[in-house]
Amino acid sequence: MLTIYGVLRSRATRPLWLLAETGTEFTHVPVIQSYRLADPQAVDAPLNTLSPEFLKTSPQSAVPVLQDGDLVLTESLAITLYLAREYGGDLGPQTKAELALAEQWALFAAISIDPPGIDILYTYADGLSDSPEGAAKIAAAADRLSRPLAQLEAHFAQHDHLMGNRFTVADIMLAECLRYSQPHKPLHQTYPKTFAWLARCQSRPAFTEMMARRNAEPA
Ligand SMILES: N[C@@H](CCC(=O)N[C@@H](CS)C(=O)NCC(=O)O)C(=O)O
Repeated sequence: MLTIYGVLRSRATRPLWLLAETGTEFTHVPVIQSYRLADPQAVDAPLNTLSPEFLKTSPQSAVPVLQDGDLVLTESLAITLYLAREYGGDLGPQTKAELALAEQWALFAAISIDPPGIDILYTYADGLSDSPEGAAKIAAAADRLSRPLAQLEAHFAQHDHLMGNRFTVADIMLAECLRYSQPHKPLHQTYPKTFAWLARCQSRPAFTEMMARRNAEPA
């Protein structure tokens, strides 16, 4: 039995988007981040990342987590890659070279795109983007993104997708990391092909359906 732990308002969107693309059956356990609760230890607190029951499955104390038979995996992009290989059909890597490329794009997304994107996302979400500190934080994040986004812009001048001339797990992983930078509109002007690719990924029915369920969760 395949189970994904983690609310949609988390990095669980990455594997959940992939599963929505494939139509794979699975159980979803909406474990919430403990920091979002007033008292995660309260007896009536929902299952959260500090719940003893959840920690038995995932000592990392974070979501998402995948359980597939005896296999337990943490790290959203490792989970997404695993699902693509096991259940993803054409979304998954079809050759050794594609597997290597998918791993490359996963690491690129996790290391070069996700962390500055998180700085941008939270600064906008906290309403601080116009404050001097917030603007400086966003400028620093945009600066860290400049090389990887220039690399992507050159790639998307030649290709419609990240690998294999088709939509794959690599697009899902990168798109979900780049989504965090989306509130910063100047990036769209500087890297139009990259943000056009992101918009194409986000127009897929599986994404819009997954985001609708995410947005229906309490903020
Ligand atoms: N690198 C990890 C990050 C996991 C992570 O930090 N998850 C957050 C939600 S997106 C979390 O569960 N935080 C738990 C908490 O703060 O209580 C991944 O990609 O899965």
